[in-house]
Amino acid sequence: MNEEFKELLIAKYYVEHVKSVEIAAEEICDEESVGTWTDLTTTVGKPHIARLRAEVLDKQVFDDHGDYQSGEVTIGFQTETFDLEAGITSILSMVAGNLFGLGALRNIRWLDVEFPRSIIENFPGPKFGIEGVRKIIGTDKGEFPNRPHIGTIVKPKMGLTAQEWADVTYEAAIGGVDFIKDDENLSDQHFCPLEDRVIHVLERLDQVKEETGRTVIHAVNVTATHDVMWKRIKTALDNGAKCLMIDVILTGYQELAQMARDPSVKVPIHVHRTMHAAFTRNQKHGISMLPVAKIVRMLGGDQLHIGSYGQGKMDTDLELELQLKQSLIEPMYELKTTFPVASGGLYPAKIPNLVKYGGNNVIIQAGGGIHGHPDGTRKGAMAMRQALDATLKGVSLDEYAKDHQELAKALEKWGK
Ligand code: CAP
Ligand code: MG
Repeated sequence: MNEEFKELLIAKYYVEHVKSVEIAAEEICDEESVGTWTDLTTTVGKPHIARLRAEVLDKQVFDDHGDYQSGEVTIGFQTETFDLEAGITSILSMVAGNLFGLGALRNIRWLDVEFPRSIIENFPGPKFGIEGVRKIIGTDKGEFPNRPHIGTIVKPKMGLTAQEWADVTYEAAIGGVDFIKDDENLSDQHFCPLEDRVIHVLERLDQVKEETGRTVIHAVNVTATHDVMWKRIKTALDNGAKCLMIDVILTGYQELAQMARDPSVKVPIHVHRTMHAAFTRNQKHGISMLPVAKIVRMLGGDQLHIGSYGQGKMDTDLELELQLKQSLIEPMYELKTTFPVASGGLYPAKIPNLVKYGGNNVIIQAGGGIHGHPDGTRKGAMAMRQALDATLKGVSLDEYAKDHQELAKALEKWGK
């Protein structure tokens, strides 16, 4: 970052404006700091107001389309304008507020953000980070220290009873997964109550610990309205939950922020991003996942879904996902890292590429790709671990499958 701008929050936008990129930039600065659509008599002769105005740091015109101009603008917001006690809401009300609805902007997409130290230091960041999560699970050691994690989402998404759900976790854990999570829409339905699920899963995972010595953790989805969510957090923690999960777009960022700050939450927080695509997918309008990832790290998410490095069933963008990974693992002042999660339509044959792009710092999750294995969950988990082992040993999956039946069957079912 350019030192000169260090007390500014710097935000980059793609814009399409009916007149020009230059006017777009000025309109954003006015609307999102001390101006509006017209001159104001209330600001005349008041330099203490003028100095709070957002600044245009850069602008580039891409094209003239006749009835609009497209380009990119970089805006510097004065950090003094943010009410940091109000947290991320105050920041978003300016950096990602009215600007999305300005009529002369046909489209506007928030592409990236750089938070200066004076903002970052108001946020705790992850309590555990990649290193802390590894210590809990024990993957900081072993045959391949600091290897990628294999995770699973129990499938079907819903319908299993708490005991059935827990029995599936036992099979997955015995088969070799490191991490198990609730699906984004499983919370506390009557057929699978959260408290029963937590209790039964812990019994089964304790059994795995006794039998194999391995620690496998379950992220309990506590997503709900504020009061209900806190009741669920307490229920989960009182019963010994080792990880919590939140659908951060559904609850709002503040709920993650509060959860991460709360001293009673002494377990990692897994952050699911369901509904993000409603505003991240359109390449011309909305918000890129990149600012979302940086915010989640700053607020304290220990693990975050970032996409499948071009491999899975969800809309994917390899270049962006590589940037997302960097934003979670590269130094960001004193903040700990956030573990990037690749998920959605993954199965063993995808692992070599996931490791190629994700490196060691990736949680590779498979729901269907484990529980859809022809011989069941345990073999499905084994196949995933075999694909990972082969990859880490530098052996092709075809070769490894010759004496690893579970992998062979997965390759046969889903292809290579
Ligand atoms: C994956 C998953 C995750 C998606 C979310 C699902 O299941 O549980 O929610 O990965 O997308 O419900 O689709 P499968 P993203 O392994 O069976 O596909 O990770 O991109 O946020
Ligand atoms: Mg899911």
